[in-house]
Amino acid sequence: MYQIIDFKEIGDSRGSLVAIEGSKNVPFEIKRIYYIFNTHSDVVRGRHAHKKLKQVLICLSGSCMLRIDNGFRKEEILLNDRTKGIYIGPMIWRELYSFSSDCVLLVLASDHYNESDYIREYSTFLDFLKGGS
Ligand code: T46
Repeated sequence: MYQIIDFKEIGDSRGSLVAIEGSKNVPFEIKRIYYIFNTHSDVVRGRHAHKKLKQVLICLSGSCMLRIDNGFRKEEILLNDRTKGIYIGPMIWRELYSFSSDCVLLVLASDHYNESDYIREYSTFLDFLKGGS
């Protein structure tokens, strides 16, 4: 349902560095990058699935929770490690919640922003999985 990507932390006496390269340590060409911050702890973000989009989520600072759902099974993952990315492919319902006040969530996406790629109703998501639309 998801994959954890372990990014190599390159450290020396000056500190640490993580390098991310599309189609190398991320399994797609990166066409868009966005980041989410200043989200209150009682807010739920996401609540949608994507028809085609692939994404990698990396929590650069603080923490938040990710709930993913393939229509059959749900999993909850704590995001709090800037050396790990969570790869989510198409047709996975996702919800983000319990943001810490210092949470900065970086997202790498395989395509430009396209509202028609979103499925924002859970019942529609289930219909798509059954082969409807
Ligand atoms: C996802 C989770 C993790 C843009 O104009 N361009 C963009 O690239 C994005 C991502 C959003 N927007 C606009 C669309 C909305 O008016 O920004 C506003 C907030 O977007 P949304 O409500 O979709 O934000 P989240 O945090 O619920 O979801 C976002 C991504 O949209 C989504 O792909 O997987 O983060």
